[in-house]
Amino acid sequence: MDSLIERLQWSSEIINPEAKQKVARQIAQKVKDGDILGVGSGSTVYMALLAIAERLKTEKLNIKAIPTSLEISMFCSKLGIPLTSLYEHTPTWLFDGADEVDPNNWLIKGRGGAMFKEKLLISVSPVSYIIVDDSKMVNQLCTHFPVPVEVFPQALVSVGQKLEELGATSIVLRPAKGKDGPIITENNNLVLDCHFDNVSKTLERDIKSITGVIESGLFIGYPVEIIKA
Ligand code: ABF
Repeated sequence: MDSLIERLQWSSEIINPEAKQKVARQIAQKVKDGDILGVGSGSTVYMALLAIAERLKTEKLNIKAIPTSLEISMFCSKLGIPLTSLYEHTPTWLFDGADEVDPNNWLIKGRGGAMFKEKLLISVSPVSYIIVDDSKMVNQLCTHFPVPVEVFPQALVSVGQKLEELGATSIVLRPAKGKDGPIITENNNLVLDCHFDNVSKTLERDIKSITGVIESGLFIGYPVEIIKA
């Protein structure tokens, strides 16, 4: 009988599936024997993992994955992709999705609330591929998505005030999906979704300097390569 993880079902609702499929295949083709893959989150990443798992069925590739969320680690296990961690390895390269990409390759990420680990992995990975479809490309950040900020719960009020001082024009405590109350991250924190009319070069650093902020979903100036369908 299949194990519990093998029987787990993942939602099949994927926006722009054809475009995501195309970039997913490109990522799978980059995988080489011995690679340690940093694995981000989101539906494009899921599709890339499926494409990598297809290759593993016919090719002998000794690879390992460092996941950015519990969900992704379970999905890797379901697909038979071995896991490792930052204790044992540094990623050879990484792939991840994004919610918005501007002309400077600055990013908004964190719709899934996993931006802390996503940023941790990007900061240690020598090469990071960001896989997106055309709908993610914007002239200016905060066009369609706010900047998510992960906050230590007791600091919610004080962090909210400081974010307003930094220019946040709307701040929403992210609700839990399908139930009352706020969403709780894997690190047991809250998420504030903040709209900024203007995202400056220093905003990521300014947000991070607020006591009580764990991390934001703003990625400014990271050496990423955008792979776009
Ligand atoms: C993760 O997945 C997040 O940082 C980003 O919010 C999201 C993108 O998801 P999708 O590929 O489903 O659009 O990378």
